[in-house]
Amino acid sequence: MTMTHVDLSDSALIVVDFQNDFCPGGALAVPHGDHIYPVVQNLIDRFHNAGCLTVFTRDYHPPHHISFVSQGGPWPPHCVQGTPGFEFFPQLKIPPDASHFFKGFQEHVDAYSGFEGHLVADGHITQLSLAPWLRQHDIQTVYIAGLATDYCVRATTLDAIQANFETIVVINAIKGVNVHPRDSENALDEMKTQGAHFIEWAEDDG
Ligand code: VGL
Ligand code: ZN
Repeated sequence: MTMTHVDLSDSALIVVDFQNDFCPGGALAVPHGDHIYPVVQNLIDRFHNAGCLTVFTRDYHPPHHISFVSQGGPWPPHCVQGTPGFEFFPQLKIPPDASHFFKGFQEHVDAYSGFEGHLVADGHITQLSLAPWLRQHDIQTVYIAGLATDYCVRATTLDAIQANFETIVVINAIKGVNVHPRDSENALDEMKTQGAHFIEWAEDDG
């Protein structure tokens, strides 16, 4: 299914973890993670031009985060606070009124889902997490893009469904790590079984 004349009122776009460390050259690079850029940027621009909310989640790990190998976790250090790896993929143009949610900032708590993220306002991490924030803004439908399909996109999608949002995964705007070859495929199956909708975003839908 491609999208023509979509009604985006009461929809928000959630861009998951499009950060340097998840892109080629980064500490935990998703193969071809950067290839989603044109579609993600088109989504951002389209949502912004339609007056819709754009939400950006980011991993914001302390240097000794529980998910790091040094602490017995599965991952090399990545998206560490204050490092270039934490920053957005450089080409990304982010609307000035976008909303930002950080996750994984507590040393002893792992957090894959954007719904575990907290709103960042005036440079401070607030107590407000994503689901109540979306409800405050009367959002019913979320479109999900970003990295990585088999981890944070999966977790964010399943939590969105759990929180009763109509959940649309933009399949050409996500990319997986595939530590095991079928991980992304399995994650997509799981998302679909739980009730996610899949669309392919046509870049020239403007
Ligand atoms: C992620 C592994 C560790 C992700 C975050 O954003 O998918 N994956 N931390
Ligand atoms: Zn992480």
